[in-house]
Amino acid sequence: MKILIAGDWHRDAHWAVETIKAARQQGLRHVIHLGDLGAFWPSDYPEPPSRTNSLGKAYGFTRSLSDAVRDANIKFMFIDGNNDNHEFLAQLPRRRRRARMMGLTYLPRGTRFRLGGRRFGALGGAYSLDRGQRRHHVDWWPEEEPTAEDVRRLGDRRLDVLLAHEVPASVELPASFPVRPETEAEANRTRELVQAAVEATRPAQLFAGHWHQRLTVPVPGSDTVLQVLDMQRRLGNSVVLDTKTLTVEPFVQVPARRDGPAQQERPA
Ligand SMILES: [Mn+2]
Repeated sequence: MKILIAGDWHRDAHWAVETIKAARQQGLRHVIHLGDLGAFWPSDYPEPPSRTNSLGKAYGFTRSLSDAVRDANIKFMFIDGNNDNHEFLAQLPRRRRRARMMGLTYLPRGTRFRLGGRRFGALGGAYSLDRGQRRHHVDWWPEEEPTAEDVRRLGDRRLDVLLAHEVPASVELPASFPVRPETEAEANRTRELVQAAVEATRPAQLFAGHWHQRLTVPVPGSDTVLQVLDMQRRLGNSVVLDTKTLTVEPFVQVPARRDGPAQQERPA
């Protein structure tokens, strides 16, 4: 089975829809998103969130994403990043620890599942580097960082693939934007937890986003390869994972063919 893996779409509906369409055109039936998706954002709900309507139908980005997933008839799964509505995700009804809403499946931190005969684990969440510019309930939630309990829930049985938003502490990343030392120290809390999860579960492939760059590097002192994916509208935003070989290939979004069947059916 081949799975499209992407991250950091930041509520970009155009990019989300085009990527899902391209995935389907290339025969892919599964998409996994690594967080900072921005679905279920408060502004996608016309009414202020309340006990009665907070799980109701969304509009805006969430609606566009949900419609694209339905139209393409693909399975869409996602973990949380930092810029996600953690308050909303926490109240989704869970079935076997997974939560589904509007055709989108959320994988809570510590979830294990099988796909294409492989063992997957999920450990979302991260510290927001721009936390000072964000407001609680509007575009920031204090539950953004994973906890030691989340890592414990993931367990220590071996995984083939670990899905995270943050990278492990032992990996040195080239700076893609300036980060102050005190912010780096805050971010490191999550990085230490991802490190602990990698050491416990020894995955062959670890996927992460968050740092808005594309990188493939070994995790020092392990057999794990880290794949960091870039943000939306950049070449390294998505890759294809082959579960048969556990190898990763670039995903190329080919523009729609001008001579395809849909065009030929149009009256001349
Ligand atoms: Mn991001």
